[in-house]
Amino acid sequence: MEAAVATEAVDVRWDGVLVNARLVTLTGDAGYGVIEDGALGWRDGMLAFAGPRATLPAAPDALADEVVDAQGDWVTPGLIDCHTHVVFGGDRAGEFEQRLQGASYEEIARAGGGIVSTVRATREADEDELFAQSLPRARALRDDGVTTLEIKSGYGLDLENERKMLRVARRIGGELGITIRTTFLGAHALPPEYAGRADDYIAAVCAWLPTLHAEGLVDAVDAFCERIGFTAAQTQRVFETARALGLPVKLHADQLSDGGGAALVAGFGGLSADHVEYTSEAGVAAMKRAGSVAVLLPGAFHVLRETTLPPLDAFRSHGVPMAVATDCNPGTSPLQSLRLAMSLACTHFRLTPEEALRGATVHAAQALGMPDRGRLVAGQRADFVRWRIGQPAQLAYWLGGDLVSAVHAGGRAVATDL
Ligand code: DI6
Ligand code: FE
Repeated sequence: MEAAVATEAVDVRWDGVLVNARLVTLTGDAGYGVIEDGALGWRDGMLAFAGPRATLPAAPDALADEVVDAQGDWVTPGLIDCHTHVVFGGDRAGEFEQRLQGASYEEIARAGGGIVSTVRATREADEDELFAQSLPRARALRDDGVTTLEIKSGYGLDLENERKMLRVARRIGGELGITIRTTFLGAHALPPEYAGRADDYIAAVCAWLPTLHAEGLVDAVDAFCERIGFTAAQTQRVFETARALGLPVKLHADQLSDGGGAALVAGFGGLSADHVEYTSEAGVAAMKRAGSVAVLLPGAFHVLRETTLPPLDAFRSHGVPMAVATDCNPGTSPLQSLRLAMSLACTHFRLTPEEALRGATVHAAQALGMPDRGRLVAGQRADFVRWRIGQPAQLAYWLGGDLVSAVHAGGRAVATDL
């Protein structure tokens, strides 16, 4: 009898237990899924337990050596930023000033500024410099609760520099202890050396992709389908190359005009259509059929002072999940807090704070094709954040501020402020 008890105790021994927490589990399709006086247990980076403390199978210190008292903090799943361009060289504060004096984003891009000016600065930086410039942005996102971060290439625009960006992205994950998903965005802008030869450039992009994929640098493929980006036919060629390699696709779709981008990416069973300000109802219906997520990027909407709202009612009525991301980039969204993106989504797009939180957790996980995270439930990754707040709506309510007590990724505390 005694031997049997001892064996059982060994079997359930976890790496860590957190008690005295108010859990926002986000289980179920609506509501925060609050568990007052909750507890978490984790082992091998995964949650072994998420529930009321009273239902723990044994006393906390019998379950794990590491017992964390959350001191009544609210605890959410780790935030997931599913659309960023945090790796880049230089900045575009000068362009910000030009726009304030009346120049439009498209005018600046057509005059050789915009994305192409960041391409110059990114090419000039060697891998260590690019890492040093990019790391603080990723760290700021993590320290405000992000445990999974998507990072796109797209400022290299040749094989060597796209590789450099993707390698820097991977290195950031190792440095910060969070999960990085890399996205190849070779079809972001036309580099100057291909001026007037966009189809040739797309052929080059399609040739680089298998090489970068073979080097383990690519988790997904994206493109900028827009008047100042690439046509639907060019985007399609990139997607066909991705499909042949078994890589998932997503798209910068219908940001500045309705180019049918949402329907195009849905036709490839895409993970997400992003921006989607100008997406038509037919595009929304196609996304629903394909299971594609709508990734809302209110930072870019805000900075460009856009006025055309994404078709939010159509997303809701068709049941298309909405994610929220920072789009952190030097041109249209120099935004280094996913919570601030949540706040902007509430103010500009009228999301509820709960929709915004789901958008930065459950739905963002779906937009990355990562069903193992985004909720607090046994079997999910032990990615969670302790917040010093009085109620969950405060996550979207405060514009900035230091609300984090601790960020845990795979159970491990990767950032603390206690
Ligand atoms: N849309 C965006 O919001 C970013 N890229 C894109 O295709 C902007 C990138 C930049 O301006 O540097
Ligand atoms: Fe973007």
